[in-house]
Amino acid sequence: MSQPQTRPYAEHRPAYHFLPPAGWMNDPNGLIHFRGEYHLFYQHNPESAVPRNIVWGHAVSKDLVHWKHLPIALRPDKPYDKDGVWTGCMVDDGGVPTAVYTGVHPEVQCIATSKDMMSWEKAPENPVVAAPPPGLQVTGFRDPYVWRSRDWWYAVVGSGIRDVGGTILLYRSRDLRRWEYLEPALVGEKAKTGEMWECPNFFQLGRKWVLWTSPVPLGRVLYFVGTFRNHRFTPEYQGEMDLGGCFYAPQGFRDARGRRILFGWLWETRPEKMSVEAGWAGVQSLPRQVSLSPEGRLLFKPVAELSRLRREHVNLPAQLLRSGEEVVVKGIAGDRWEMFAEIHPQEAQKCGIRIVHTADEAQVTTVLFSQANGTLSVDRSHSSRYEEVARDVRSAPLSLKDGEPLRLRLFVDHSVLEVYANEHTCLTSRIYPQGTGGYQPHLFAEEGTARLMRIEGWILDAIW
Ligand code: DQQ
Repeated sequence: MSQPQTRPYAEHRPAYHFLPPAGWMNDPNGLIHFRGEYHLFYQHNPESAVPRNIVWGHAVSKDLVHWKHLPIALRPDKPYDKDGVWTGCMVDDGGVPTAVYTGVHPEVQCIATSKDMMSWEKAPENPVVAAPPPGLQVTGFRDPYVWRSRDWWYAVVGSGIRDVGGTILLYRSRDLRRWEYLEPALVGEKAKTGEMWECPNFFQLGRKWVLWTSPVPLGRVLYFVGTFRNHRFTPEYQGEMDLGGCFYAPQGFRDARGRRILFGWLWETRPEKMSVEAGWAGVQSLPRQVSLSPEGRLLFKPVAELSRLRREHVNLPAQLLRSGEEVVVKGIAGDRWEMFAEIHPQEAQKCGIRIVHTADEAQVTTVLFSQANGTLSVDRSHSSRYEEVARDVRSAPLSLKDGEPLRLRLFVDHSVLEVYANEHTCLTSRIYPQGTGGYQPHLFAEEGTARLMRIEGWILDAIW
């Protein structure tokens, strides 16, 4: 197929987020920091921008920012995975990179190994888990996530118990080939947290354990922080990872520096026809470093290496932001930028940033903090003149403690908008304005005066 850059809607194609050369991408898979390099595999259809004939795409990076595409790693070419090589993870088995993934059909767990990270061999023992635990009526059985603890490998597999709810099944193995089912690590309630839990991740973070999953049919990512004893996980805190409505199936890994880093799939919110004409669909989020707050909630921070993309820098003096006035951040424009704003809302009931399309100011996306409602929202109702793209308002709860400023960090990359607020609240969105020209940030306050403490911005480099 021809290069997406020369196809329609080229202005929507991100330039510093990860995406394949062409075609469809969904879940990140097989993330690992191996021999000094970061490997990212992903669910991929190289032929067309639709979710069919999925293979494992593969890319490598030395810094999590600049990526090199590598040959396709896994294809559906065995009887046990002929209908799909679905999501899985990667472990280092004594120097041998080993992918643990779901083969379809039906859903079974399989492994593949490599000597050089380039060619992959599926194990003769496949499928290594040939069926769900006997006696359980499951709604799905996929997306294994594996870790090592002393002499055992453990795995969680995403599942659900019919009429009960999403479920995480816990297994262990000595050799990654023979697996023993232990018990459900956690069972949800269908009415509240969905019927099937996809793409679980389960890991220790500090003194706590973290479990996150992408429940069907919610289409969002839930996380739980708690304790893990005697094969039972007891959640103490529950949160949502990103409430922008475009972020799903994240996968995390631990790098050699001990950081827990995740990528999530940012899906399109334009019709499939537009994606097919564009020649591509799906983007990975920026790599986010995950940590724990003193209250036990997750914190998300784009990895420090992203500052390598920074070019022209803009810095605004502290100033008052009066109701009805706007501060336009001149110097930040175009399709690729990062911005940091520290704002004391003071008595202003609302404040935020309008992301205005420079060639057509009627196309505007609003990031709004409402003190009265205790919410942060991204309003896409005027983002685009295209009638057929999503135009909604997505909100996350956000209240500031006494004297705490609003700390917004925004990343704009063509059709991607990532918003981080005070490190714990994320709203990631997709916007598809008509025409080229990029965007400019306009700060505003309503119903009172806010105080701008610090405004900084950077034009960012393209990596593709
Ligand atoms: N996508 C994969 C599945 C997973 C789902 C298939 C989540 O393994 O459950 O592409 O997006």
